[in-house]
Amino acid sequence: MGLKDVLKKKIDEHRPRIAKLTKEFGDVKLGEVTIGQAIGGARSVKCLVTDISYLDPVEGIRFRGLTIPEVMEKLPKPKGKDYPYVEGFWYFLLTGDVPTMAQAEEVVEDFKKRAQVPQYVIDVLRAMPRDTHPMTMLSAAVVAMQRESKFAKFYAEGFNKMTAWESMYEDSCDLLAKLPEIAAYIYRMKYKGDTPIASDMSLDFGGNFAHMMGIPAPYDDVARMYFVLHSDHESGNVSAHTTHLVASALSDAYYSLSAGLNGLAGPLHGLANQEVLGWIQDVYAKLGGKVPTKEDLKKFLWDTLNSGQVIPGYGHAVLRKTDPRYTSQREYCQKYLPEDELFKVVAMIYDVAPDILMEHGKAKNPWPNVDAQSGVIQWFYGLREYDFYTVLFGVGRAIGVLANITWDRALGYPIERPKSVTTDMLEAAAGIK
Ligand code: AMX
Repeated sequence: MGLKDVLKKKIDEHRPRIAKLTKEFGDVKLGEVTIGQAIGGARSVKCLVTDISYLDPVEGIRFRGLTIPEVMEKLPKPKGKDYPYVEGFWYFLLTGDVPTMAQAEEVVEDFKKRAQVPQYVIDVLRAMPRDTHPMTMLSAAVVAMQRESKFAKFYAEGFNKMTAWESMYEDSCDLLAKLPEIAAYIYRMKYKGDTPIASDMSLDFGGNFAHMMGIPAPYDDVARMYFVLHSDHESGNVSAHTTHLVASALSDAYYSLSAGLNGLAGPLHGLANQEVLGWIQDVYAKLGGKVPTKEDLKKFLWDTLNSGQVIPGYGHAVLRKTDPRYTSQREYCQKYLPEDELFKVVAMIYDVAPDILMEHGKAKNPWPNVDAQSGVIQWFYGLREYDFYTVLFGVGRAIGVLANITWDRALGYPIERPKSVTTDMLEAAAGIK
């Protein structure tokens, strides 16, 4: 059975569970909402459902029940490579089953048929001023392709709730398969003297991306690792939630992903990884262009905090421990670039920042998140244009959010519409008015 057939079976099995919960247990309470949560970004309010990933505050992310090390170990890998096929990971996120090598390779072949980027998308990119942020370019390229949407056509021709997921799935595969070329095109056009490299259809998603970026091995494995790590972080983060929200209006995958990418472009979300590297280099330059002493670094961190800035790459809205995505990349660095000066600075920040943040007493989580490590690896392999880093995050994040909106349609989730209240109402609830 191919991926779509397996997915269909899973959807048929899953639907009665949701129907039963809604029909028989719809009034069961999951929690209460406080004034603090209503004002404070709905933090910890349990009102989203996803089976693609779950974020435990202490343990970190599990994809379909597997930890990051388990995913990296169990999923099929291209021959001679250390990290799994992105295509196999897509199979895994959609179905919850670890694919066999043959199943993963079937998706690799399927993606190749979908991968060619229409010329008008290239024209759109080329028409934009070259100093446009690459996230703006990525988002624009995605929404420009909306005319390709099979879901939008399906809707226009007479919508059927039971089969709507099929065209959402088709759009998601079409879109995902094109992202490596779009991202690499933006990179080579914008930063490498307008020298795009043609796609090599003999390669998988990660391999072809590295090839089109013009960066030799092991960057293909870095790409696979990076895309898997950034794919999903349950549903409440800005990019995942935005994609889900927009898709809930029956907007197609192109509209929805483009919106999610716009959220990812914010400095408190995906843009943080660009900011982290800039900041680490600032630390490095300001402290004498060498790995600083711990004392100098501590002072620098305190100066950062005392000037009202955050320590980039530290803290998290949900996590309360070191992010396992950080750990995974740290292990990569320890293996492949242990002597790299920037990595040494990053490692030293890890030694001193948590204690300082604890003493500072504001951040609920003093531990590093994924972004504290990512840039260093990219820099090491020559990808030094750090405003591009969020694009890499965006390609990875697309895997998770597209899997989610395919399931959203499969389970017929309705349009999202939380209720708002006024400040007067909050004061009345608080008993102060
Ligand atoms: N350095 C200094 N102060 C921090 C901090 C940090 N790294 N992280 C949080 N704080 C502060 C907050 O600014 C807030 O201060 P305030 O009360 O004066 O507004 C206070 O601690 C409480 O915040 P919180 O509940 O711990 O965090 P949050 O859920 O509001 O925000 C996050 C989470 C990630 C935005 C925040 O920790 C932050 O700004 N970190 C630095 C930027 C960063 O690394 N972002 C990447 C996140 C991962 C991702 O999406 N890619």
